[in-house]
Amino acid sequence: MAKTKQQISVRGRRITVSNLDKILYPAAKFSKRDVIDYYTRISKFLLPHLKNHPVTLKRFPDGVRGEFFYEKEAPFYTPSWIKTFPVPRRESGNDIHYIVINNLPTLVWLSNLANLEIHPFLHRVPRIDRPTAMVFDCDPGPGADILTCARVAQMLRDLLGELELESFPKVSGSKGLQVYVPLNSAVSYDETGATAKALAELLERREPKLVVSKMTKKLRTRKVFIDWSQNADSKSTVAVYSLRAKKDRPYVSVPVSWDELGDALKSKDREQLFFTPADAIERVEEHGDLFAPVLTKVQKLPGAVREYFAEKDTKRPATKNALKPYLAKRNFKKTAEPKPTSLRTEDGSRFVIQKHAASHLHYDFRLEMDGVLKSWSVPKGPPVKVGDKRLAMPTEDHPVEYIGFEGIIPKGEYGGGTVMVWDAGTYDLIEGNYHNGFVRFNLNGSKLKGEWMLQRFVKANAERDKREKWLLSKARKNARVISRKRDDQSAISKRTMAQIAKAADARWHSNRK
Ligand SMILES: [Mn+2]
Repeated sequence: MAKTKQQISVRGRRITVSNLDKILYPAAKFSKRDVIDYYTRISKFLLPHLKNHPVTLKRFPDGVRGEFFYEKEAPFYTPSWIKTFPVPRRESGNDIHYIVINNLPTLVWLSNLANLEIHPFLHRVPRIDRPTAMVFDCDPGPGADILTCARVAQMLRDLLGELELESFPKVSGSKGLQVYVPLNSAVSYDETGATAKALAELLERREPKLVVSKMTKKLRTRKVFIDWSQNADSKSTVAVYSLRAKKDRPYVSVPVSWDELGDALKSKDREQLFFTPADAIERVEEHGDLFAPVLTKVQKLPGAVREYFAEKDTKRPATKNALKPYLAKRNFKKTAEPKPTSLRTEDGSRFVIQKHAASHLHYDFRLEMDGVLKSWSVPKGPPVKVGDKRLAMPTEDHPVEYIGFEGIIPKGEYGGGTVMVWDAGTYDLIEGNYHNGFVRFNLNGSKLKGEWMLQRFVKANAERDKREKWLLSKARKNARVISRKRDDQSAISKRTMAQIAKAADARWHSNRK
């Protein structure tokens, strides 16, 4: 069997990487190795833009055509050397530990998780109430394209110029482009959000045939939607120099000069505004970082905006927003909480049991083996008494990258419902062999500790259309009975199924029906 896992050393960190030859962008034959190589080569220019900005993960374990998922919480197996920052959830439950990509090893580790796109928030920790820039996301509707966006971006530039604000464009690497206004000053999301909204609406009034400021999809035909709503503490926007995973070929979100946008408009050449990873690297080597001013340029929103909000603050009783600086400070004092040690593992074999409320409630039992997650669906959940046997139906292998997923799969998609990391940790194989249909192992999880066995009792028979059946049973001695309360509690976030469903802060998307 080909070696699927290996260790590489990055700036003195040992990182376990897997499936490097796996093709993630089929049309370009762009593999996971190519992704890691790209991010390594661009890191000198990319990392300053990520420094201390928490990120939302967007992972494509099976490549751009496969299932993908969003998650905010650092996976439970995140190595301890990776910086995370705790932010209280809106609902109850543990804090969300956001990953902060402050160095090359972290970037490589995330690339290995097939985190193709990098989506930072606009704030830097610990000041999670203070955006460092204002952003306008220009998204073309049907019949419009990136050149239409370029035209609208120029209008935005001119309008911002009237307010003495300098702005910087980058292509999104998908369909449109974004205009960034560096601030790097004492400003709140209330201020940037309201300003961006007002400017988008003003431009819509001036250019009603070209610009729309409302989310409604059907209003967008032949127009550019200026999405001002990205200026919120809950929103992340694709990073400069991030790969995109929207097409079968990799494109990059690359900064462009206003002159280049003008030239593309003059020559009506769309292609000038799409950049492959190789193009992106060539550009930074030749021209340096066109987005560098976004990091350093200090600008202030117009005085009237600030006065308006200052007045509002004194008149208004304490609101939820007024608590934000307090929360930020609270986080500052708190060092990043380490995850329970039993869940941490740098190498070794991991297991996860995901409680899955789909059309039928079941527990997905998964063991990391040969670079994938061997999986069984256990309708009644793992037994705790010696002699108890539970039906375990084999389901398809899952990519190892799915191991920490907790969140929702949208309704109507394959497996639609809520997924909880019910238990997770490491396991040791005591005896047996998966291919022979018998394994006995010791689990070291937070709920389950001790020995269990998996045994095949019906072999598959393709001719008779018969599926394999296995049994999961408890071995050696009884385990602790899981109370109802613990059964409805995540091993990683301590949330209930209902809370996970309500938070909807991680989504797993399936292309299968
Ligand atoms: Mn399932």
